[in-house]
Amino acid sequence: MLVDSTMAKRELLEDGRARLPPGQFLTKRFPVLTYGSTPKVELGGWTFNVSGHGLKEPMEWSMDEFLALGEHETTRDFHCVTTWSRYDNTWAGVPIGSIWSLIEPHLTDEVGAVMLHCTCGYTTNLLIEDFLKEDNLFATHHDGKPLTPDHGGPLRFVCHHLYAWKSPKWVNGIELLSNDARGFWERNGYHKRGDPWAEERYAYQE
Ligand SMILES: Nc1nc2c(c(=O)[nH]1)N[C@H]1C(S)=C(S)[C@@H](COP(=O)(O)O)O[C@H]1N2
Ligand SMILES: [Mo]
Repeated sequence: MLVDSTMAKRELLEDGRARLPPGQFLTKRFPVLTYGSTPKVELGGWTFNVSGHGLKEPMEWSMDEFLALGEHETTRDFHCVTTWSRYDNTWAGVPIGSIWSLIEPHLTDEVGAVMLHCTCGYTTNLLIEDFLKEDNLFATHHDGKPLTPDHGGPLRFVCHHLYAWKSPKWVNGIELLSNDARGFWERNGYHKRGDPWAEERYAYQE
């Protein structure tokens, strides 16, 4: 169902930007956008892994261990580069701050960016300041229900202030990087950063 985008365009964020980013339309639906098919995530041997630049030793958690690291709930808007936006998504899961506070003490060098990895092979890169934005989380629930497999269940990272391809489904790892690199869509024509308000859609705009 489409909703009236004329009204939506007049709504402003606290900092004065339009709530609906340029070139976006509003929908109440929750479309599924996946490159390839939905993987079946088996929790038996599942681990969440942190490795890469500046980390003395790789870190690893089982799902139970990971979910025990913290709790956070937030209601935020979601913007896909294919131009649909969905307002007021309530995400719940483990906040980025809880994870980072366990990683940071083990770092021997500065981390400039991360590459997030998924069971299906999908990857996406984030600058460290975008990755650590308050309110980012590893979500297990959406609008009060466990995330369905199509939407990234059992675990997906959610980064609200960038286009939705920066919110990887079936996430299972963080690779720490000294400098920014390119993930799957970023190597296939999409923008390295993807700020919806700056309409950073394509790589040629960089
Ligand atoms: N693992 C994985 N994560 C992914 C994708 C994907 O293909 N694989 N697609 C991205 C894109 S392009 C979008 S718009 C959102 C869509 O999330 P949804 O299917 O839950 O609406 O997931 C992002 N995360
Ligand atoms: Mo997307």
